[in-house]
Amino acid sequence: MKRIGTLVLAVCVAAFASSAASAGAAPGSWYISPQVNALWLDDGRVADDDAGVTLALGRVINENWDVELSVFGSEHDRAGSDTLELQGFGLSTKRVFYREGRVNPFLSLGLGRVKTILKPGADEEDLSALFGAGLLIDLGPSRDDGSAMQLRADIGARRGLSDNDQFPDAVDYVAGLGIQYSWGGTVTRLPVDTDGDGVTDDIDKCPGTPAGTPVDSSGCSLPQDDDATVSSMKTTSARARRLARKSMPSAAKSTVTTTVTAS
Ligand SMILES: [Ca+2]
Ligand SMILES: [Ca+2]
Repeated sequence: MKRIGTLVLAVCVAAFASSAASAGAAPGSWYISPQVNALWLDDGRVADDDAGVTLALGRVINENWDVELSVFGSEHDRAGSDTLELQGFGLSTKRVFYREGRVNPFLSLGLGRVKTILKPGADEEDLSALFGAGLLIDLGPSRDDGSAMQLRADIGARRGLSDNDQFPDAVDYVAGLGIQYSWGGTVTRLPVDTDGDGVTDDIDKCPGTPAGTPVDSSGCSLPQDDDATVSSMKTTSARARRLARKSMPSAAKSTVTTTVTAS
């Protein structure tokens, strides 16, 4: 287990030394993910828990789903100088949640072929169900070319489905930590509305409209309504006359009325 600890620590340090920003793997992208594994073997295998490796190749089908082919292997000590090796491959689907965020949780389910190699002993192959859950964490902004780098951490299990003599219904538990690099996806950026007039920059023909100004569908200020302006001036003038009458002595009111009206 010492080896597992060292590998996990090394990957963690490398990952968190990188810059952090946001965006996940873009739809349509391909990805490759090398991982180190810690394995806890079924007691029936009578072998030590130890470290292994996985290499996954996948495709981001859309915002929610990935498909992935993985190959994996590990070596374990048994009594004396005997060993047990596990080698296999699997095909899985991944349901990825909250892809637009910086951290994307996922669940995975698939089928695999796992070969158990005993030294000494006879090899054995099993059809296995593969279960997993994990996190993808952005290690930098996704680029305009659709590439992205993410830290990947997952836990899961491989359950043998074949009836075999040596290891019936073996369930091995696996934890993985690695990097997932994706490329070739289609990045969709939400359009921005810089002047905040409700018309996005891509169709705003008048950038920099002052806040609160009514605009047309092109984001340009609507022309002033002349009738509304004249009506507003009349209202202001009438109010000025009323105020003047209230505040002046009665003898002067007739003069003020005349003066204001004249203006
Ligand atoms: Ca705008
Ligand atoms: Ca505008």
